[in-house]
Amino acid sequence: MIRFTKYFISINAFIILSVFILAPVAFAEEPPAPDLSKDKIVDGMPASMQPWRDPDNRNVQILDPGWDYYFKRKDMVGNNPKREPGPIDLQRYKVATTKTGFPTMFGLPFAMTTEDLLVGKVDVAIVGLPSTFNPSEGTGWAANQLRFIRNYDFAGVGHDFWFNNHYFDILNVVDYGNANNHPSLMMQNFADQALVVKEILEGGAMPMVIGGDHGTQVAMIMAIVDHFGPKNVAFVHFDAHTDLAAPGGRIGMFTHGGAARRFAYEKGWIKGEDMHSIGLRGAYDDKERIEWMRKVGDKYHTMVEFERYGFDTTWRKVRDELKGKKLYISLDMDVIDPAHVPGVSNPEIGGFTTLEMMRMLRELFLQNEVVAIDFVEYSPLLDDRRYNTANTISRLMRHVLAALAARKEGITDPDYVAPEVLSHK
Ligand SMILES: [Mn+2]
Repeated sequence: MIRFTKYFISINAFIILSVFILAPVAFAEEPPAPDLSKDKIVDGMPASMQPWRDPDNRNVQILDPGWDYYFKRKDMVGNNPKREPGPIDLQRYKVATTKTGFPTMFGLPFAMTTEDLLVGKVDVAIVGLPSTFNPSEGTGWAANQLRFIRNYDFAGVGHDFWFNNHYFDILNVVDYGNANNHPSLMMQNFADQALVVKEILEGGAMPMVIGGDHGTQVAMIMAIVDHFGPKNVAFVHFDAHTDLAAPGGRIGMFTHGGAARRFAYEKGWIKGEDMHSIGLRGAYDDKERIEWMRKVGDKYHTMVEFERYGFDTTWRKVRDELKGKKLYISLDMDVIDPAHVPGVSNPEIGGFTTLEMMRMLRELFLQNEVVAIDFVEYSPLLDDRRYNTANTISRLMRHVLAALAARKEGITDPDYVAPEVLSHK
């Protein structure tokens, strides 16, 4: 009986298998195998093996229908939910610690549209551009990681010792969320990110951007040049690396070390003398890039110069060169010494201290009109257990906000610090 049952079950199983699984396979029409030997060769490979490429134009990527699904927006004021425009406070308690508060940047109110920024008279909108391509894995997590870190646990409090001010009482700052990031469409991501940055500029606020890898400078250049017009903004590039990979060279424009500024210069969007590369020392730059900077007039300042003439002397020279210019500051976190910021994609020894970085940012934000700043190349996956990199960015952001608050109150002397913090009574 037991044997018969086993036999009966296996017969049934065979019938089910045949009818429902094997039969459709047996009768399905198989697509003919491509004859690879007769196929058109594109970049050394048969075209049929590269279905993502247009065989007649190998630079054109064939996109899936609905490829732009990732970038579609909701109706953010009309019915999501229906509300009046303006920043939305998402915190229940007056002090939004990391344990209790909803994770926005510093526990700040949230804004989603240009109209929100205009209605709220917002000065600074913090936004994440989570691109994570290239050899900068994990940088896409940076913005959300910072929403959790917020400098240990005192998220709602905003006091700065250098200025002795309470910057959140002086400035209107919001969290503008993140732009989207399609897992495989790098160029489309940068275009969408540029649109988000542009929304902030149109809202009259300064975008304070958390990368992403340094390819985000493509998005920043697009948004800034679109908004302010060509050749109206100077680019301050704090970075251990020149990020000037040669066109046609190894990396390409849309990467973390690509040729975005070189491209923008050649397009006539940036003046050579408006490029300021500060803190250069990378182990993988080359003579050609230094030669290119000299040719176009990039006002570069290497760590060699800072070492030879001292920080104070060299920095004052940099500061004077930037006087009167409208600035976009791009801060690749690897410009700071990896002893302070281990969580960067390409650490380079011999960098600035965090105190020096605070001073440089503070003085530029007092002296100049800064139209945008980004903090890029931070990868939470590479940070240490005490989150030193996240805490450093968080603190630098706060210091910038304090300087902006001081400037809003009329202080433009770059050497200003509150007198009461320099000596006791
Ligand atoms: Mn960089």
